[in-house]
Amino acid sequence: MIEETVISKAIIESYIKDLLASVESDVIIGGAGPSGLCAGYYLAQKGFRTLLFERGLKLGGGLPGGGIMFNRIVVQDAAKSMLDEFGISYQEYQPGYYVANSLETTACLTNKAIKAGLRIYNLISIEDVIVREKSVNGVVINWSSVELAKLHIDPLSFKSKIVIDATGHPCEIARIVERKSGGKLLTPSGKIEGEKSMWAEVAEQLTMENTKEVFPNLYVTGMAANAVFGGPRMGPIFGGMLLSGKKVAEIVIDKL
Ligand code: 48F
Repeated sequence: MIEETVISKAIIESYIKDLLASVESDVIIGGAGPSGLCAGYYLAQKGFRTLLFERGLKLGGGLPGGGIMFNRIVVQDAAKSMLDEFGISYQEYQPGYYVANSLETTACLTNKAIKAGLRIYNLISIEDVIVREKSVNGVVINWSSVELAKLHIDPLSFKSKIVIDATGHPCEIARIVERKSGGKLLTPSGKIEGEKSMWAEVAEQLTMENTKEVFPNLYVTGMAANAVFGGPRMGPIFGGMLLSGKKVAEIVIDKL
């Protein structure tokens, strides 16, 4: 016999228990693209209480779409060992260029991150940050459906020691902080420098350099790092995203 109300209770109890345990944590990541998932994996693996809020229903951000919906991505030599670490299959297309299935890559990153202990909440958007003594101290969240329907419903706040902006091209968390701090980011102009046009090689290199703190206790990774610090875009080559997620985790682990 299957009782519908037992199914409801099981789902509600399990989710609420998990959510309650997440109200205070070490690190909150915004965005479940490749950089956010990698950052979450390495942080959770080291035992840090890490959670990730993702606006969308599905995970992976720009990853599953590959290049113009051809569900393949390219990864360069520098990040090949990460494909091995996450158990992602690939083929060498030309020396130094590895091609992988973007759906398998998304699945492997997600699986490893969750198994390592990363708590992922999809369908939730970060709409603001908590600020204490001029440093970021957590995030303010609401259901993405509330945001999309433009309903006037107050949010909830989740505290953490560190926040990582992995929201990709729009760099949404850094943008909120820029707006509300009067433009006092740790960038040359104090403001968001803005993403530049395609230059894959330079973009991949700069993504690594730009992966850093942008406001006290707020770090940027992935395409958000290039958007904030003025690097170019790179299209469907993903080594920089994976390596940037790993780098931000290492920086944050050192700080904590
Ligand atoms: O865009 P996205 O995949 O970010 P990424 O990790 O990777 C970029 C690449 O996909 C690609 C590229 C590199 O080759 O140029 O574009 O830097 O994933 C960002 C995720 O953040 C979510 C969004 O739905 C997406 O899944 N997101 C954005 N804003 C918010 C958010 C927000 N305010 N709250 C929660 N999630």
